[in-house]
Amino acid sequence: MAAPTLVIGNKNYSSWSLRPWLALRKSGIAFEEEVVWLDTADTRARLLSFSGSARVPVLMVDGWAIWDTMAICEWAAEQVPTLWPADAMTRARARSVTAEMHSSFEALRAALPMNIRAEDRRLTIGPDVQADIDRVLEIWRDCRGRHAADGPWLFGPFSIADAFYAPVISRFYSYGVKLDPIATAYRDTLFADPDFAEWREAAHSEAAVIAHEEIGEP
Ligand SMILES: N[C@@H](CCC(=O)N[C@@H](CS)C(=O)NCC(=O)O)C(=O)O
Repeated sequence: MAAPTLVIGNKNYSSWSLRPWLALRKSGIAFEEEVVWLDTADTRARLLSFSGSARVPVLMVDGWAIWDTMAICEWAAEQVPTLWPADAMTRARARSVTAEMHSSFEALRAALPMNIRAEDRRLTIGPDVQADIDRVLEIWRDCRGRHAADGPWLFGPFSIADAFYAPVISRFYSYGVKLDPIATAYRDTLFADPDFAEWREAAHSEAAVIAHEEIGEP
């Protein structure tokens, strides 16, 4: 098998691209990356050249497209099972919080779009967004409370669950969301991680700006 290619969007904005990129990095699977710049005249045509979903991320493996973050991460976990916790019940719970991230938090995602370059952009947080924030913080407290002795990530060692929450950590930082001590320590774990640091640095180096950059009171 030739090295797969992960097709991603702008590192500054594409929260869905960050997730499988981080999981693949942690898996040790060698991969190439190809960026499709979002919000340009030919974005849709370029996305469609990889997958009929017209979305990134897409993982190209031996000419086959695997699209959607969850499917890409599960493909990686089939090669490298340590991307999920070893214990069956812990693994089921890791899948639960991952699936909740994948299918929920619409208010949070809409109001606080990932924008890695943004710092301390204070917004007026409505009750539906606050409810999503509270639920995320509850998940982190619960996971870290149970697994603090096993390692610094949600389930101790890094897992796909952490890849799924990484963009949320970045959003909370960009929009000055108040964190409890457990969330602060979890954020510090991500920010000290060399792979995430590399993504973040690349996001800062990108010149492209898209429409939602304007969201957020200075
Ligand atoms: N459910 C998809 C969501 C992917 C998604 O919405 N990706 C956005 C970028 S973060 C996208 O490709 N948008 C297309 C566009 O902006 O034209 C997944 O989990 O991968």
